[in-house]
Amino acid sequence: MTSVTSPPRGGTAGAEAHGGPGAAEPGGPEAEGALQEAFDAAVAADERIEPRDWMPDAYRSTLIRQIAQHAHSEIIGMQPEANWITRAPSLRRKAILMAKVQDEAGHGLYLYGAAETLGASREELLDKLHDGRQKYSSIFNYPTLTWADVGAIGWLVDGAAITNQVPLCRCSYGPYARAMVRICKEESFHQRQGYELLLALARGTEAQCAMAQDAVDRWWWPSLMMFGPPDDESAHSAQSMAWKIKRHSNDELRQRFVDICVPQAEALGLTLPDPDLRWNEERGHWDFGAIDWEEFRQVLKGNGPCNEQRLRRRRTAHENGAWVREAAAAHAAKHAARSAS
Ligand code: FAQ
Repeated sequence: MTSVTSPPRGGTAGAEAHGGPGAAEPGGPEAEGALQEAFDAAVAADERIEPRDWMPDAYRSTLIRQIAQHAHSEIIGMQPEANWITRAPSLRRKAILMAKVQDEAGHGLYLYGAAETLGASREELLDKLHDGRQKYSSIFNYPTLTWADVGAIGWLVDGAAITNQVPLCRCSYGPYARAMVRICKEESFHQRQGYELLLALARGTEAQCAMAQDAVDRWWWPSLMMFGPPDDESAHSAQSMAWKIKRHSNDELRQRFVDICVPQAEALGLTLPDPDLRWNEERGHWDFGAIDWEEFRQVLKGNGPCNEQRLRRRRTAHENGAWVREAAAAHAAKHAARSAS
């Protein structure tokens, strides 16, 4: 975006350029008004907002909230599947699963990096995750009870993530949009490996097929909840869509996901656990049954089956990694001192 980075306010790196109340300098309310106009025009023209551009404080804090929640989801999301790495049924499956779990860590890093461009420090974001001030996706508070859950997560959870994230590649904030391009490519591989795993089970013995069906039964409804509350209860959607952070509403994306999954389930020979699923000729979409929003609210409140375990494990991993962070900081300081002298 060029118009908002013009000389009066652009060009400086660091805290001032990262905005907050001082970012509109020089000038008073008039300059601020001009900056707001340039920002609005850039968003309307589908231009990208970049880290050193002026942006409204609320735009910045909304992005930090969403990107941080997304980053936290990626790293907490490593836990349910990591649970099966040591018990993968073959070397091939183990190698695939290890690569996938590592990818999720990488996604967390891109996303924390994107949040840092907005002036949020990684330490601060992790502190907020660890003490419960920031959320992570509800889906990762469910247990992985059998090997088939690895397939169901790939097919449904990564599938829902892609449906939600492909439009985010066109998000108005440049660093987030660019991170999403790479993440979506990797998620696409994740989704396919899950589908292929479930297909192998569905075509296997009776017991394997039953295990696949049971996993789909347990992961279907929580996957639909990943898209967030219904539109009329979504606190942030209207503003986020006006800013072109979100391009579609929660319900639109949820419907898109259901429409994609129904024929895929049929191809797998598995049943989606919803007696109300019906093709609606008039709407050109699949109708589906009522989601248990009380369950969603309870999981968000910390009362899901695994909330406590997930956060406890995350905090322990962070504490155990303290020496690595200290060593890295000491190493960097030593090199900085050497090059200064
Ligand atoms: N879980 O007003 P809205 C993945 C919160 S990555 C928990 O509709 P918004 C990859 C929401 O934060 C999965 N909280 O909010 C993977 C807000 O609370 P707040 C994560 C939720 O932001 C696969 C309140 O409810 N993906 O799976 C959830 O406009 C396999 C009101 O909601 C992303 O984060 C939820 N499901 O829309 C990794 C994508 N839904 O903040 C490992 C980016 C809503 O005011 C293994 N995020 N809330 O306290 C988004 O697109 C949006 O943030 C939504 C929510 C759509 C999630």
